[in-house]
Amino acid sequence: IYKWHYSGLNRWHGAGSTADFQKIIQERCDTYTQTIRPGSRSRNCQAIRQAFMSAFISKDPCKATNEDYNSLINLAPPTVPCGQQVFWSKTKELAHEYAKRRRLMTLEDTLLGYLADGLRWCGEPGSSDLNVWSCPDWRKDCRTNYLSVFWEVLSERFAESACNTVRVVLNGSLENAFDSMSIFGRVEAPNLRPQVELEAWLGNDTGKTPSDSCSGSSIRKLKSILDGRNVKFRCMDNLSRDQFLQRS
Ligand code: AVW
Repeated sequence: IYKWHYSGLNRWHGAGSTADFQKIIQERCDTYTQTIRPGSRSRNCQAIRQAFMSAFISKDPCKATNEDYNSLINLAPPTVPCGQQVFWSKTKELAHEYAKRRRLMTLEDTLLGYLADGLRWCGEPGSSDLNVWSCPDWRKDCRTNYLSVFWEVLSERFAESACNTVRVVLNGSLENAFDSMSIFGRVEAPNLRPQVELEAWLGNDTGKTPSDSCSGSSIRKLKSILDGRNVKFRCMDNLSRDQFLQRS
């Protein structure tokens, strides 16, 4: 039993793959291409599902590379119209509500972001199935797991395609509203193109006093990353959730 536990499907410290992963991907893809963005040029959902599966099935779940996702991302690059992008960090719900009201787009409003939102997946060498028992945890097992690498490459492509003015929703109720180790901090901000303008909005959790502001050290750090890339920067702080959703 001891040996099985550590060599078998249960050995990773993260939760296993989402049940019915393939079916959910296929259904979400049909919904997105037929109902949510029927105007977007028609995409082959079967090919997308197959490319998604072949990115990680039968592979060592700790040896994901950016290249593993190339063919999938090339089938549906996460690009959005100029000036419509919304990035987020520790503000997933607020940022999505904001984007919806303003008709702007987060990564989860692009096809691949929509397909994978909230799902988990990993495979196992020598098997053509997903491992539903456990998947590698970013901290305890490996950083190069298929889930983390997916969000990193997709986010990188999303950020590279930004143009004109784009926005990021940050959490002003945290000590460091800007986290240089987050995907936004590590992958998106450093990949914005010169001449893009980034507007940062620091929203506060309802009932919580602001802990960070535009003049704090974490935002100064963000500004220095952007200065190095010739990205213009503006910052708005001290907004409650409601003020934020109304005024922004
Ligand atoms: P975080 P980050 N579904 O709140 O800046 C499931 O610190 O790191 O924000 N997991 C996800 C999803 C999703 N839709 N998106 C990211 N993750 C993972 C992409 C990922 O491992 C967007 F464009 C991430 O580190 C945002 O601007 C963590 O959950 C930016 O990345 C959320 O951590 C948010 O990533």
